[in-house]
Amino acid sequence: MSYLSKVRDSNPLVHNITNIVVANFSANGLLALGASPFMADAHEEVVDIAAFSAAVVLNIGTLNDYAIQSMVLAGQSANKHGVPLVLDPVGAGATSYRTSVTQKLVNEMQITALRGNVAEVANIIGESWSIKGVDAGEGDGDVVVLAETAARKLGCIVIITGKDDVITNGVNTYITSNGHPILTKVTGTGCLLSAVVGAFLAVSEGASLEAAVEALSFYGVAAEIAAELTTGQGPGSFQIEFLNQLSLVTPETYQDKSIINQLR
Ligand code: ATP
Ligand code: TZP
Ligand code: MG
Ligand code: MG
Repeated sequence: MSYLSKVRDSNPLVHNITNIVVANFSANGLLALGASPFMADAHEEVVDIAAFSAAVVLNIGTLNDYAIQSMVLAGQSANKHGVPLVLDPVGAGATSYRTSVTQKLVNEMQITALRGNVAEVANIIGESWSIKGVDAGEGDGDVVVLAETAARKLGCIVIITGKDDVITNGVNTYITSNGHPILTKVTGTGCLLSAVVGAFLAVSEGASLEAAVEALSFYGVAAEIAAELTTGQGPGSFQIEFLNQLSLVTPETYQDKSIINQLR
């Protein structure tokens, strides 16, 4: 059975501590996919919620010290209870606060999967790559080498997204090539993707690399179909149709359209 079917069958509870920009879009995207979103950051409850969730997703998009403490509490609880833990380091490298907070998070908990753009991942491991706010800028490094280096340093799955996506655990590496440029015109498509990765990891034995790969290519296929159905309209129509397609794309359509290459 595909991981997509498993998500839809088991409706995993995904605990999100996320930013104010994307909370609604992320919750709706998880619901459309077939997962069950729970957005909560109060210190009084995050330890309990992380413990009974199927995945925990941390996102530093609009960070402040209260939210960071929520993330430490939830992340450590997820680790204690064997719950897959995803980190989206939005804007790491854009300010020293974001870079140091991300480094604190990766030091104080074991992340299962780190999902970011190339600049964010580069800056976390001390390599330079330009970043403009929350968006990746230009750089001249090898993205595959960068992802593999980060995966080995952090001991987790690393996912670097862009036109193509690199998914690696430092030993095995895949490239997925689905998606559409209009994804870059809707805020939160990276953040929702990180939450979707959480839902796929939740339904795989041992939070497998293959589940992360399927999450990436499925997400891209849904975007391709949504873009085609809203050709000539704009990001607003695309965003709505994308939510539709997260719920409508069948495992068969996904299999037909997915473009996945295993490098090693
Ligand atoms: P950034 O802030 O740099 O845009 P992000 O966190 O929004 O980063 P993206 O890298 O934009 O994350 O990835 C979000 C989704 O958009 C992924 O599914 C990715 O494959 C897709 N994507 C990004 N750029 C393109 C592109 N040029 N063509 C096709 N798909 C893309
Ligand atoms: N500002 C702070 S968080 C955020 C913005 C615009 C959302 C970023 O979302 P994504 O998924 O990285 O585009
Ligand atoms: Mg983007
Ligand atoms: Mg992002």
